[in-house]
Amino acid sequence: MLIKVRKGWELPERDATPESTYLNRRQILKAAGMLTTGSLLAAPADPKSLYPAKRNPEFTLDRPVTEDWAATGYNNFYEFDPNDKQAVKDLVGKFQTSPWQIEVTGMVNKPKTFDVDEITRTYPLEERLYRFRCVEAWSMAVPWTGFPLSHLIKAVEPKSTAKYIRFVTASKPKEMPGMVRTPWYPWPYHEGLRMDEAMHDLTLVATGLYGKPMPKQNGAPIRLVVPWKYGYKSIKSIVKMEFTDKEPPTFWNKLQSSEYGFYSNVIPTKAHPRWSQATEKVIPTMERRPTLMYNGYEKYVAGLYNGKEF
Ligand SMILES: Nc1nc2c(c(=O)[nH]1)N[C@H]1C(S)=C(S)[C@@H](COP(=O)(O)O)O[C@H]1N2
Ligand SMILES: [Mo]
Repeated sequence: MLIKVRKGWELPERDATPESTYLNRRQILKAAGMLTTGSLLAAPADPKSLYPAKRNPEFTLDRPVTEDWAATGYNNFYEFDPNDKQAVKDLVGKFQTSPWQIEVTGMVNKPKTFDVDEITRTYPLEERLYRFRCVEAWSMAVPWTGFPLSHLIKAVEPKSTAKYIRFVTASKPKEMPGMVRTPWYPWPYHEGLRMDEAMHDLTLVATGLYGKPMPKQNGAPIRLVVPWKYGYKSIKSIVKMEFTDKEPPTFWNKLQSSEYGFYSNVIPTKAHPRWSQATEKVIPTMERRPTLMYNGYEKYVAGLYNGKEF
């Protein structure tokens, strides 16, 4: 049995329950044995009640939103299938994404292991329409639900010596068939950001997509979205964030450093050694359009680099 409990202040005035009704309902629930210790308000929010979150109007698109079936049916998630993007959604069945914890550790004053449900209740969720560009040249434009990573960073109080954050994906070979098939890859998947990139308002911790909790194939229950960088920086299904003073090694850089640098910003004039990045293929039609500098986020992020690091 599912009882949806909303906090009083989340309800519009006209829907607010009068105190007397509230007390009656409470007495009824108590009589029915549905209230034990603690107050009704302390009941954990049903995570689904957090969606859809209010859209942040600041982020608009220059193209249509990608259809839901396309963005949830064409995925790079090597832990499940390293070759077939359309197979990933059918291979995530055994992947357990709840309960889920994230360890935040390293050079911080307040290291903490967070429960994902606690995170989604603590930081107000919003929806943002972002372009998303894979290094392989396909692109999409989708509504992510999440909150700026900076909120979580501030909560753990980084030490002044922390210059980077290293992110790590879950390693569950029994639930992730692609890992078993590719033992030569440097699992678990890991990524990194410089502190100012991580603190940037565009950098999202995403827990949802299309107004619903994150589909497993898109990185449930919690992933990064860094929209001005190639998609592989947007690490999925995160279990660990570690603050460090050294540039963290990354999964793709270890595999092929000449093709996948640490910064990996979307720069249309900077070709991949094996293909041009001047245009991109929009899923699902694969119609070509020009790639934008910093994936269209130049006005927000150009100041981070001063034309130096790519
Ligand atoms: N853990 C993990 N994160 C990952 C990947 C992966 O294989 N494993 N692929 C990356 C790549 S290459 C891209 S393009 C995006 C794809 O995200 P999407 O499937 O939600 O479109 O996830 C990124 N994050
Ligand atoms: Mo990618």
